Amino acid sequence: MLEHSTMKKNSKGIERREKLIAKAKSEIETFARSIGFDLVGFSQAKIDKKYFDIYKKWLGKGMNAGMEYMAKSAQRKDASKILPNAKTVISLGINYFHPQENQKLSQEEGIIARYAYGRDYHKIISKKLKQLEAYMKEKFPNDFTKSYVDTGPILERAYAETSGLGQIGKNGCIITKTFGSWIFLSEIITTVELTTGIGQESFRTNIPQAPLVAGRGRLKETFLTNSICGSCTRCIDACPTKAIIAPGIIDARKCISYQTIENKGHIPKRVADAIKKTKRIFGCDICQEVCPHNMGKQKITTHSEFLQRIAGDKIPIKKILTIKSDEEFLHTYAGSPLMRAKLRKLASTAKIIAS
Ligand code: B12
Ligand code: SF4
Ligand code: SF4
Repeated sequence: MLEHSTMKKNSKGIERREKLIAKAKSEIETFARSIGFDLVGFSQAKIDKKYFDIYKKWLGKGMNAGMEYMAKSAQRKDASKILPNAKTVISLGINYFHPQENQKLSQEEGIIARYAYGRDYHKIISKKLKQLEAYMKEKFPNDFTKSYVDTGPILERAYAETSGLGQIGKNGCIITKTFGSWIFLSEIITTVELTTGIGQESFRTNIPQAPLVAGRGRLKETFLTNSICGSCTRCIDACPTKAIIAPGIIDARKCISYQTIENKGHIPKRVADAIKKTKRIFGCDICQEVCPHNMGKQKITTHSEFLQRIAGDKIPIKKILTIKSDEEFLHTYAGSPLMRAKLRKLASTAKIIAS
């Protein structure tokens, strides 16, 4: 009898705790949406070992290319290594899609990846993260938060998938039900307990499901199980440099995105040839453009900052090659993600396309 009443008390306690968590989550989500986040999800601070193992393998094979900062590994396993006593990671997604007008591309132009059309997302999203952190400080004055967008030592896609924002496709991208893969990710790590360990958004697919066989027998490993991709291999086949070396795994050394944005040195001939052919002067969207999950999901972003044209969809090669100084470059592209590559890099890629 006594045991029964203790159990009843315990289960009431659990129920009450779950209700409190659900209420807090719902309030945070409502606030996050009110300041412009399109997707919100919650996961535990410690990531499932499978993601960390994949990352370690990727790192071990040198697929981080020259991105030395990617070797900072301990924190990527567990967000409490970044923020002591962290319990939860709140993953946030923002749609950045706009239709691109590449069809009319002339010989003398280079294509800019969609994410770099307007203002740099790091600045815009950081501001929103600060607002959300301030809101959380008000609600939970004794707790702490730490936020990141892109640059932190955290596996953003792994947390996004765990929290239910979407699923990782064979192109490595988080694909969401509402916006396809055209989203930026960011997160808030917090000491507030906000999970019961369950993701939120379920994802149904119309892509034919079949046992996973990666493109044309080239790939021996099939990492993705229960994939939203089914038997599709469009991204793997379309990648002009074969940088998707296994489902979900990108070798940065072969990736046009890495070579045109991050690599400050020489571009290997094979990748340079592909850059010339595809005219990708800054970043690359090919493995997303061919994805059936992105077709018909292309809701134009409601965030006007991403639509304020700075770099635009394409850039005349001549324009880049005639910029004389870093000052002139800054004057033309201030606030744009192009600033990351710097004039020297853009000019050398422009020369590859013009050659
Ligand atoms: C380094 C980096 C790059 C490098 C390397 C890319 C790579 N795939 O690793 C380069 C410069 C090439 C790059 C390119 C791009 N990037 Co980038 N990049 C990053 C960064 C900083 C780290 C990624 C990382 O940790 N790589 C290591 C690998 C091992 O991890 P991962 O790619 O996240 O892969 C994980 C999952 O895919 C998963 N996984 C893979 N296979 C399987 C299989 C199974 C079974 C399971 C369970 C899991 C699993 O495990 C991996 C480890 O957790 C993140 C921001 C961040 N801090 O996370 C942005 C980020 C991934 N990039 C982003 C974007 C937008 C791009 C580009 C589209 C930009 C462009 N247009 O040029 C391209 C896309 C290229 C591609 N197809 O991935 C977005 C992705 C948004 C999304 N919807 O997914 C991020 C999240 C930035 C952001 N804050 O929005 N990027
Ligand atoms: S971004 Fe371009 S080069 Fe990189 S994996 Fe995708 S299609 Fe290949
Ligand atoms: S193109 Fe096909 S295989 Fe690639 S991510 Fe999309 S659905 Fe998956």
